[in-house]
Amino acid sequence: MGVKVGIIMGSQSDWPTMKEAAVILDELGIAYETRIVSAHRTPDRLWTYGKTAAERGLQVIIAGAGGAAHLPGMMASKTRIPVVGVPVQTRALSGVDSLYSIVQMPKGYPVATMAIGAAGAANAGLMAAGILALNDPALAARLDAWREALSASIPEEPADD
Ligand code: RP5
Repeated sequence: MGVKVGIIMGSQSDWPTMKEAAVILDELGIAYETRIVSAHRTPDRLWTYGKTAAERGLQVIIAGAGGAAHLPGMMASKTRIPVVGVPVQTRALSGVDSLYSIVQMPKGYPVATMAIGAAGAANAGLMAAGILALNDPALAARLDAWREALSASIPEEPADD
């Protein structure tokens, strides 16, 4: 089966955050591709990626960027494939700039916006898995098992260090 999830990011510097999405997809046995696609530095690459995503068989795009984070929204404007946005934490404004840039989309072009930073990237992986699991019973079973394992790992009582 072909790759169904694209993980794209505005810069190499986003990878340590976006890798958290890849870790989740690995754990769930979901094939993905990773690309640096910058809305500002490589707009033609963004255009081509969005224009060809559906015909290449992608079903979810996870897009992370920081600062003036236009990548997820611009990608959503270019493809009907669901775009899951990850606001990367920035030094100047702690990622609030990224969050606001991604979440405030105009009516008609939604981006499913996650939390700022690593937790958001991991949740983006889980969101992609949940979308794909709607039509993939084997993946649905793996996702259920993943969630049960997480739940079982939480102790009932707090412990001293
Ligand atoms: C954004 O600018 C990227 O998504 C990144 O989060 C931020 C900084 O990029 P670099 O200057 O580190 O390449 O486009």
